[in-house]
Amino acid sequence: MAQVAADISDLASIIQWLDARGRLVRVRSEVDPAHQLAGIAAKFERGPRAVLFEKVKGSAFPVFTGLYWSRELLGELLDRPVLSLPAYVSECIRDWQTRPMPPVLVRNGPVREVTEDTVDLSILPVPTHAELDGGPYFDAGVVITKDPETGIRNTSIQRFQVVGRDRLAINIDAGRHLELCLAKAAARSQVLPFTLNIGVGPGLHFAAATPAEAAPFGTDELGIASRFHGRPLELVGSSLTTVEMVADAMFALECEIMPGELHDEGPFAEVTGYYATVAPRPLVRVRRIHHRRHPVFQTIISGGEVFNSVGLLGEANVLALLQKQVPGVKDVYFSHGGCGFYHAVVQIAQKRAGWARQALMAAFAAFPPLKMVTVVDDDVDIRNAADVEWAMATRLDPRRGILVIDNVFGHGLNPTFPDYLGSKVGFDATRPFPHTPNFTRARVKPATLDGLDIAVPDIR
Ligand SMILES: Cc1cc2nc3c(=O)[nH]c(=O)nc-3n(C[C@H](O)[C@H](O)[C@H](O)COP(=O)(O)O)c2cc1C
Ligand SMILES: [Mn+2]
Repeated sequence: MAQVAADISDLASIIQWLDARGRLVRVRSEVDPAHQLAGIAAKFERGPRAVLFEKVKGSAFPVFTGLYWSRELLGELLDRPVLSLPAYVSECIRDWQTRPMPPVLVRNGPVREVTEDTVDLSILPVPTHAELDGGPYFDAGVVITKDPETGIRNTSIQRFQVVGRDRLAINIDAGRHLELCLAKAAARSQVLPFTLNIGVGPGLHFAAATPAEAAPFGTDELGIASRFHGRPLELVGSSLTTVEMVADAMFALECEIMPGELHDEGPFAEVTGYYATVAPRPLVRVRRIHHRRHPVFQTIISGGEVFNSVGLLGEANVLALLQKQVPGVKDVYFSHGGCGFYHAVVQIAQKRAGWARQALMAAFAAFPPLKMVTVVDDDVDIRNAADVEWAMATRLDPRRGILVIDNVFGHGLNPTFPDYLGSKVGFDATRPFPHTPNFTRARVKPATLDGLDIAVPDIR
């Protein structure tokens, strides 16, 4: 009964695979999508299992969450050792950069099995997560649009608040390619059509979350999904616009943004652990809802899940760039205390004085949301906060090892970056170079317990 591997381009196959492996919690009782669903999901957050809510009050459709909240689960699903995930992800992106594998248009796909006669978002089990969230949110859908000038596709993930039967309000962070597409549409007094594809696998999710530094504007980042899948991603056309939808998605909404029309959006509990504030943001009209015959709605709880999507993608990109630019860089980790993308810990085997500082500067340049970068030697476990603290406590010289950069662009959701402007800090916690014996880390000689007669009693 156990499948060898899941088809990661298809969420139904992934859910089946999780189930067969004992990695799916099934919530059979009916749950309220307003707060109760998130409250239950939080009990399983970061654990080794994802969660399927089979009955959601007010909707015929189940809800799935938790695909990204454990790297261990993700590693198993992608059939890769956990520690190699950033390198694997950056490899797929590099493959795509050198040999793009464009998506293909197919005549039909599961997502077109049902097209609703009318648009009524209330039929969907859209959850309200945090206590003060302004309403139900789509937060795991993949947005596909096209540059109004060139017709080249762009893909991203944005959150959408439900503000009416057929209306959403969207949050587009500064600098996103979607912001650029919208500005171009506005300049031509056109609406910006897009599709919102919900219920997809990690290949497409990662393609959408690939940072602009790795997928510049004007490249069709859907090809990254093809690289993960090992074959071209399949799209189906829409009847209303020129923007395609993902053939294998659970749901696809055909939408448009009306330039200049705004609606209050927020508050929304962000991955930062703070609420995004209410402000007028672009209004979206939903023109058509398609879905599979038996679709599952996907949602993401702000927190661990985002650390392993945006965070993992950022990590992969910083690792790839640092390894290209700074000799000796061995590994990169975006800490969870740093919300998954504000604090990078870089491991380096320095061969020359000053390379740790080169790594600091290169990391900031490679991923603009970073606020802190800590560089440590290769005898420090970058995934262990206590070990990193040990390096800071014993190797960082506060006078020479702290680099503060003022007035620099950062992440607007970070409360220390109002209007996306703030200060960043780098910590060089590496030993002075050349290395001297007083900084050599003491170690016990590794031993084996194999073949030894040792009694370990239970604690009474
Ligand atoms: C779960 C999740 C939620 C996200 N929410 C938003 C959002 O609300 N607004 C936004 O601008 N970016 C959001 N992002 C980040 C963008 O999707 C990501 O930076 C993407 O690379 C942007 O695409 P672009 O490079 O084509 O602009 C989210 C990412 C994830 C994984
Ligand atoms: Mn893009």
